[in-house]
Amino acid sequence: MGILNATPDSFSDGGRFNSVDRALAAAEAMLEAGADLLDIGGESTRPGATPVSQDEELARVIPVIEALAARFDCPLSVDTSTPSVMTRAVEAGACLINDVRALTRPGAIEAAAASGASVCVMHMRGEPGDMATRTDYRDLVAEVIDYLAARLRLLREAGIPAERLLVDPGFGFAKTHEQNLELLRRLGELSRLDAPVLVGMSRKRMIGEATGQPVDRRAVGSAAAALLAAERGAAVLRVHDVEATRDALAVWAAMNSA
Ligand code: 7PM
Repeated sequence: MGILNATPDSFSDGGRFNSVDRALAAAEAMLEAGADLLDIGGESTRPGATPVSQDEELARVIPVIEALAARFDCPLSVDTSTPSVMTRAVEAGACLINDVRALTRPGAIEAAAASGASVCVMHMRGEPGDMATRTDYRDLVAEVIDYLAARLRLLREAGIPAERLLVDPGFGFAKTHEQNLELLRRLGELSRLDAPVLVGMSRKRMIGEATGQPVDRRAVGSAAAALLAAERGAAVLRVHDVEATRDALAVWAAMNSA
């Protein structure tokens, strides 16, 4: 899964044309490099990001999804917690709703269920602003699994079929560096949830801490983390550096088929 940011182009005059154009070019490069799926976000869900209004999020994300759906036949995912964005994004061509808040906003479960799309539910605590202080767990992996199991149950009860649900332990969301490493080491335990596991570690602080590299030099470390997750059963890898990730996975695949 390639990460595509639908954020305004700071060099443009405020029109949407440049940002759509730029997203199309970035998408083409990621598909060329071997991405199977693209995740489009308007940055409203990002920790530390300035909150974006619903209208602004719609204006950022919907034109990009429409343009991508018209040009490529690759599956599209929308990274949002906003019910109206979920509805409109699926109408525009998205088939997966990726919500770091696990459909906890009012109306999100109803919007997602009515859309007919698949849903990825992620574990976090609190809101992106206060989650850095909420890292006290009695048993981290057990709590992440219990939380995701409860969300899966609720969403199935709301009418979303089990085969449309994915889970994500939420690397970097209300977890310390040590906790992120424990989650990665024990990722295989999430197979108990009987849902495909999606992971996002790409260029995150845990990669920076392990490698000592700044954010723009974390591609190799991120690809290594993605490979370790794949080996532990992850089904979907949310990444910025598609080519590096594909090459890492290709070495693993070659070993497995030899
Ligand atoms: C600043 C901090 C900007 C963090 C962006 C981020 C995930 C996600 C994000 C994830 C799923 C990033 C994050 N992370 N969705 N959205 N899983 N499902 O590094 O780990 O992209 S935002």
